[in-house]
Amino acid sequence: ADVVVVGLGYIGLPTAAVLATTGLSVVGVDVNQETVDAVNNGIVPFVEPDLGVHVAGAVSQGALSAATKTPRAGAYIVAVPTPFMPDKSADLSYVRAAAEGIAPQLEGGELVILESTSPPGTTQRLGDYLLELRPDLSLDGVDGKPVVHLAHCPERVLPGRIMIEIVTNDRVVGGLTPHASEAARQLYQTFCQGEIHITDAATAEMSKLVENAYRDVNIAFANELSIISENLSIDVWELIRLANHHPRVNILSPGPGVGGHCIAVDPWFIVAADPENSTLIRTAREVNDSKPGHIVNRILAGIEGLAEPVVACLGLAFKANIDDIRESPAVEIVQRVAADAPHARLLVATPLRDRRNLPSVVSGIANVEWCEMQDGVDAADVVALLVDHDRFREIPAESLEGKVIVDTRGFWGKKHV
Ligand code: SAJ
Repeated sequence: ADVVVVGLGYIGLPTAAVLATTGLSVVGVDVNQETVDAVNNGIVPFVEPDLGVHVAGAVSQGALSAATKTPRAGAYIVAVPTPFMPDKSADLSYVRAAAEGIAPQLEGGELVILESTSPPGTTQRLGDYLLELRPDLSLDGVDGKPVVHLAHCPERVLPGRIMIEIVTNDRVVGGLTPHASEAARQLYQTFCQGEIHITDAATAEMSKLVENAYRDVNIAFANELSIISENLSIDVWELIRLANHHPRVNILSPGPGVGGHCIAVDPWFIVAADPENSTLIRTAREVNDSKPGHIVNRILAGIEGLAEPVVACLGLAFKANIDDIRESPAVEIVQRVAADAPHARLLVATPLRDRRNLPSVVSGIANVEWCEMQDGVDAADVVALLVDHDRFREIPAESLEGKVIVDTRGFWGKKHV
């Protein structure tokens, strides 16, 4: 193959598909046999607009295939998960496993790119690990051995817009050597229409973490304002809208908390790299992590004194119009209300998922059940809007009258703050 992409998830599969469309021969590698089978049948195992047509097209033209074993290639792109561990440091076991697949295939001259979001220093560690497995190779050629070129190139695509942003976004490429940077730039140039900025590997790693930490800090500011505003009886969304008319102010939106596998995770990698000096970044994480608890308390206050309360919970995803529930504050809120109020019935509406197909994280709870959104609203004493899915616009305002509304996203405007 020209390129092997290790990890066929939200980033690896779109990258493999886009590379295959440029005429390169691409093999996607994944440990999950079901994922491999799906891709070989031209099927995408998760929801992402337009990805399906790209994968189906590339597979039918023979440019893209999938396998569980890593084959030989000129370039390897590692796009495996880097979750955090209970102590908030990064779990690099998937990166090591990817290296173990790649190492036996190397001859020298190959390019190995780490795309997974990683703590500073990970690209160097990946290189060192490859050399541990293959002492006959080198990362810079100074010792005269054949060279493997290592670089980091973080992805920055927004879930829901991946197929657009993967082509149009600027990229940051950081090699362990200038040669590695240049080789990586040439590979990304085949499909990337944005600018490609060259730096060193550690700066590239940090740039990705900093982008997400910046957004996290801004959202934490908005979430803190939402609680202060509540105490001062001010509509925080109107407040922010007005403040944002200032030419140099751009405050993001408060919500039930910050979810997803990026913004709620990446800032911790910076904290882990220098705990003493990352007070603001850590505090922002804590502010955002405490927001679900605040919403839980508002819901519990809303049902106080009721013998058989019903709470409609609208949405479970980590943000609007997608069905991804990873690190979702909505899931945490449903779980905590169900546990704290065992006498309450929680009706959960998930308009983007299959009917009655509640994810297992909440479906196993005795007082939680799935509902059609309007049935849930009609039966509820408290309506908690947890995700601003467009579908919830279909709920008529009259049906909310007389109910306690906990609108975590400013979805229904001033009347229901
Ligand atoms: N959120 C708010 N208020 C806001 C914006 C977002 O509460 O004003 C919440 C969302 O509801 C969600 C969470 O933050 O729970 C994260 O959503 P998001 O849309 O901000 O970001 P992600 O996680 O979908 O994607 C981010 C993006 N990073 C930036 O915008 C800096 C994306 O470009 C990255 O590629 C992605 O993380 C990633 O993979 O790291």
